[in-house]
Amino acid sequence: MKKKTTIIRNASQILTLAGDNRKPRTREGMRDLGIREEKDTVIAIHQGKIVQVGKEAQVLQAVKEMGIADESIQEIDASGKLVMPGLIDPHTHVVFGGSREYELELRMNGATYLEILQQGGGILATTRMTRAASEEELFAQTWKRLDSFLQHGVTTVEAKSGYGLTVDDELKQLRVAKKLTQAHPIDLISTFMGAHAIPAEYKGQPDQYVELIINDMLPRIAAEELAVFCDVFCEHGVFSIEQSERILTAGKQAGLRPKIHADEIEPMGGAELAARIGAISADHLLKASDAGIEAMAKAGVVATLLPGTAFFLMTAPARARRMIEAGVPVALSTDRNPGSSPTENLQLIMNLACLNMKMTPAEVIVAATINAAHAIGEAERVGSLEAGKQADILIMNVPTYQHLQYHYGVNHTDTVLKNGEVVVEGGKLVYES
Ligand code: IZC
Ligand code: ZN
Repeated sequence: MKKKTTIIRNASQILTLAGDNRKPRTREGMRDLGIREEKDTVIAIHQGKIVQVGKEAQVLQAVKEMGIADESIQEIDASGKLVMPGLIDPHTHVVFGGSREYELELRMNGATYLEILQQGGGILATTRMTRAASEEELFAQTWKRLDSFLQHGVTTVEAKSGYGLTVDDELKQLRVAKKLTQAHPIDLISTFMGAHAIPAEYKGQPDQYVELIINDMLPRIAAEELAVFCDVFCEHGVFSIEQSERILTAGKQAGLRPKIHADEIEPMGGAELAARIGAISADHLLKASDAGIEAMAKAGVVATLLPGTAFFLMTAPARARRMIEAGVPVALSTDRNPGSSPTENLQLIMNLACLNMKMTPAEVIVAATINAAHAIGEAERVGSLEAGKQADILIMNVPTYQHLQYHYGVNHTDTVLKNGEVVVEGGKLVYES
């Protein structure tokens, strides 16, 4: 039988991210990692939750008072290693069929991302492959991507629909996400994104497609409780500001909190819309205006930045420093998708955030843990190592957090605990499914 209690000892450094986590971290708060490095600090876990992080004697006393016998305790030795919360990826399109490796060749020959989409490729190509895939095929393909996320230390991912673009195919994608969250160690938080592209059948009739989203898709998805958030690709030639606002307002009325792909390729006023509509996050923001950034700071909208996408599309990344200085809480994500960011390596994204957006090694950790949790409404459950929180914990093959950004491009994950269970050990998947 599995032991229900675990003690992690001897870490060279523990990043607790403890503190007032009721709101996403801003400014100086983004540099506070709640570091514990006294030799006798331990973490106790019982039945999937953190009991306490603290001095060994005190923590063991607390465990004893819970009536837990010594022989039922599993010990993990984290000597020489960094212990921190599981990484959280707050923006992915991870459920999809097929791949688009051939687009890289087109782009190297001069085609842009939006040109490929306008010619029926890009999102529309993935939509054809996703529609053609059965639920079982989508489940199996996505499972492998989730395994890769887990090996890279990611324990929670947001997952968007948006490669179905019909009522049935959007429902199919969201059902697959629901089955995966039940079956795979990773938790998936679902977002409905029927407004990802205008499907071929509605070419030249975008407003009719907006009607389909509002009248047919949203009510079904809300009734079947298949998503928590509603997202829109607000971009030139995709969904306008007006269309985005209509869809997000209808989503809100159906009980789905707004998220938005904003100002990625062209400045559209997406950041301003996010603030006006009370979005939980605005994502991308490469071209966000100063006024938009100010408005987001005032409204407390999380900026989810995706520097891997800027890297892969060979464009300048978002102005993270400007946002942090303005008081916008910043989160980081892979944007895992088959077109503009085909990677599960959130650690590499953190490296890019540091080197290409000048975020400090501490800020990128806040952005990929507690602020990422806030970006998907999960901060009460995950994102820090505090008593009562879900025991999603990483043990990394480095002695201090700075090494994660310094020794870049490498997966430093040694051990992953998900809900208190060891699911990755020595970098290898060890969960039972
Ligand atoms: O499949 O290209 N940007 N949506 C918006 C994407 C990238 C995903 C894709
Ligand atoms: Zn996206």
